[in-house]
Amino acid sequence: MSNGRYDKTEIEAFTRGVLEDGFCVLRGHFSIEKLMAWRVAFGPLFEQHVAREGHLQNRGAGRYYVTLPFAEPFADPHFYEDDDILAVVAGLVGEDATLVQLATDTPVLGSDYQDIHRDAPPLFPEAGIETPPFQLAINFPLVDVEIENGPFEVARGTHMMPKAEGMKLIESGAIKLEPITMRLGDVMIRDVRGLHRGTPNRTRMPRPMVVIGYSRHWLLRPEVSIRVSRSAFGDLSERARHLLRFNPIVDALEQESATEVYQSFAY
Ligand SMILES: O=C(O)CCC(=O)C(=O)O
Repeated sequence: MSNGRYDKTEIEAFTRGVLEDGFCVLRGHFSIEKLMAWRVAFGPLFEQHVAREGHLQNRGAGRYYVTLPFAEPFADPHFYEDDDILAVVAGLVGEDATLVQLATDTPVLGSDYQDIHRDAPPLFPEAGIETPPFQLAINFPLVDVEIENGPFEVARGTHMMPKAEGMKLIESGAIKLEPITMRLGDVMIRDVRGLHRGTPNRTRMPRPMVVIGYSRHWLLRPEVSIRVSRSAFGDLSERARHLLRFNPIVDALEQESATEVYQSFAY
């Protein structure tokens, strides 16, 4: 039985939202107190990333992708084992889904509009058809996201059509890019094929957006993974161990994070 906030009908409505529109938003879902702890812990990780490899510009000017360590405060089942989110995930990418990504996208002052893109190529590019969902991003910000600090923009319904067709509809104005403003605590569940882009952060405060990735169990994206220490793995719930089962189990997490390998991100 689910311990979530939403009943079966509401979960089905969120699931349908992702199937039809490519995304849905659960408002006020996560603990503000926990998010504040994430924001505090993220600050030094972000600064370290920018100092060490900011020159690689891994997401365009003034925009950085930073993997989070699977350690306190980020390794918290409140976020990756949320009953409501897992119910929607199961309805989209199967009961046997895997948890494959724990990271952040952060535009700062000086960032620009990204090219409109998807985060994954189609499964069968030769066929020119789209399939049911296979890869999802759960996005939630560590600050309120308003127009000034660079909301994520998405074109509704473009996840189920070839990219060229979606781009034509956007260029003709038939489908508009919608900025998704979010409050701390809000969470978006999206099919990563929905056409989208990051927009400029025109403020002096970085705008971190967390991404937790769930995929069908047979999908491998070698550019993302969650390194889990053997001792932490042993302490996880059975469900968490199952979700994380295809990730590298390591003796200990590195003190310093390794260079990001997820450099090629736009399809
Ligand atoms: O967080 C954002 O603004 C979107 C970033 C994005 O889409 C990406 O870097 O792939």
